[in-house]
Amino acid sequence: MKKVGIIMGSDSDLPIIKKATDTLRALDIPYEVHIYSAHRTPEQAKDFAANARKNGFGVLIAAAGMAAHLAGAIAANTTLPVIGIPCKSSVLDGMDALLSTVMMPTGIPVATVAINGGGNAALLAAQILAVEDAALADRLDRKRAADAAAVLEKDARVMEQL
Ligand code: RP5
Repeated sequence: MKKVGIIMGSDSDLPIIKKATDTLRALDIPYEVHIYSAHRTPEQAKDFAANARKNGFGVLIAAAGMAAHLAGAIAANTTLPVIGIPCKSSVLDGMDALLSTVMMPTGIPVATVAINGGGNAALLAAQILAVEDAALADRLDRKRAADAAAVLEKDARVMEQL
C-alpha cells in the first residue's frame, strides 16, 4: 500500500498530528511523519514533496499554523493529493491558518480540512487510497458503521441523563 506522508511546520503541532496518526494506525495504513517548515526549512520541505511519489507516498498531509504556507508549498512541488490542516495558534483562533491554507490559486489545489482537523485529514487520506484498495475501503465502511452504532448507543441512553 502507498504511504501517507505527514509534514508539520513545528513540533508544537504534534497534538493535532497525533489525531491523524492514531486514525491511520487504526486503519492499518503506513505513514511517515516529518517536521519541515515552509519558512524555517524550505529546502527540506521542497525535497520531501518533490521526491514523495518516487518514495512510495500516495497522499500527503501538511499541518501548519499562523501564516500557514506549508500545505501550499508542498502542493507546489508535487502532483500527489495534498491535504492541509490549519492549526490554531494562540491568536486569531486559527482563522489565519485556515485562510492561508485554503485560499490556493487555481492550478495548485490543497484539500483543506477543519481547523485542527487531524482526524478528518487522515480519513480523507484513507478514502483517497481506498479508491484503488478494496480491503481498505472495507475497513472504512466498517469504521463508519461502528461510529454510527456508537452514536445510536448514546441516543438510546440520552433520556437517562435528563
Ligand atoms: C507554524 O507556526 C507551525 O506550524 C506552528 O503551528 C506555528 C508556530 O510554530 P512554533 O513557533 O510553535 O514553532 O510554522
